[in-house]
Amino acid sequence: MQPFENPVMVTRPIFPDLSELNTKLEEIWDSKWLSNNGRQHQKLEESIKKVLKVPNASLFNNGTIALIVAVQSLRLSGEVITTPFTFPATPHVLTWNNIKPIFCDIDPTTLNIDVDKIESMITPLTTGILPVHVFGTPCDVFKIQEIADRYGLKIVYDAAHAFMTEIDGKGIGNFGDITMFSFHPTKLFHTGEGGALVYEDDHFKQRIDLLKNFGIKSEDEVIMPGINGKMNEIQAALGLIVLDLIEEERSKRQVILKRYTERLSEIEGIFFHTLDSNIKNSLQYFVVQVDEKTFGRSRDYVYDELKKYNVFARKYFYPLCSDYACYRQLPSSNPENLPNANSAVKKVLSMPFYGELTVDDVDRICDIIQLIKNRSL
Ligand code: T4K
Repeated sequence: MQPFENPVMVTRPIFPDLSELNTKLEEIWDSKWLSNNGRQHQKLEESIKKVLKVPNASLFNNGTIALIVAVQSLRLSGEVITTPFTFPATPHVLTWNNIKPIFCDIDPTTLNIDVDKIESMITPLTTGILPVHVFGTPCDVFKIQEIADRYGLKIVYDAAHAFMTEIDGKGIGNFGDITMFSFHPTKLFHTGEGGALVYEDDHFKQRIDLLKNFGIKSEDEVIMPGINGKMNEIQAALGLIVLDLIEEERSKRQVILKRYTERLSEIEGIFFHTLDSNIKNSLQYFVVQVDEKTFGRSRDYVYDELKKYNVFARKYFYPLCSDYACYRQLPSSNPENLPNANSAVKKVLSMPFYGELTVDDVDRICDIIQLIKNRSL
């Protein structure tokens, strides 16, 4: 089998028609306004609330700064329980807030924090839980809320992967105290770089918007040590255009998803999680687990072989955060505490997944995987 002529990456951002962006840029140039809550920003904030079906939103220059501000605004301290199976940003925002991340094991199927193990990680220093809706699969939000209520803990969700995920028609941003979305180019919806916090409680709006603007209340008063988390007008304008293309992109991804699931369910040793019918898929990632015993080859072997065919899948999230030099020494990082995470990290592979892929491309990728398996027989 021939390799792909051009590299097939794990994702490709939506690139709108350049002329549309130019029109928006002219609007911005005429306004002589580039940042600090301009018109594009205001419009995008309103649109985001509608798309995500949430009452309140604050836009940010990226998801990581948004998450740092979420943790600050809830005044979390001491210890916060999170998952080791995530992007570095998740535990790092705790460290930037002088909080100790406590790693809890994950569910081997959903790859989300294991709700049955959260309680055993709670100590008198615990102030919150920071779960991640990994690859857009919703966490068990009801059980997490129950635990948080019982112990008086706050919940910040990292929904970097879960743009437009819904549970029973309810936007995923309506659970917990504050939810963060990332608008990085690798995400379904993007603003070049960017992010948002969404929350039900109207009272958060003032505090969050102050925190993302240096804590400046007026020309005469700075009332808290804020940061610069503002999204600028060019990011917001790009976002407004990309937002109009989301449904078309989602339809294309739906076709790709269907093909992957049809083809890969036929290959022994390749597993993927299927969402329940009451969950709306964010369609940001398509992820498989390679079971070495039944597939005959390891995930790493598949990853390396795919590369030879010009297919660049990704080992999200390898290594585990609990294995980073800065977190390895934490008692909760002990692999005995994290058996499922340590097992999943060796199996998971994010497959190329974006609207520009064709069904033929997916067929070829699946043929390569089948070929790799046949070689091991
Ligand atoms: N929490 C979670 C759970 C997250 O996954 C993330 C970010 C965050 C928090 C933080 O949110 P932000 O602060 O980023 O808003 C990428 C992204 O940089 C990162 O945003 C994302 N998660 C993570 C899962 O993926 P890398 O290091 O894998 O990116 P990179 O540059 O290797 O790009 C991946 C592929 O995407 C490339 O192989 C090709 C394609 N690509 C990428 C870019 C940037 C393009 O085709 N065009 C592009 O412009 O981290």
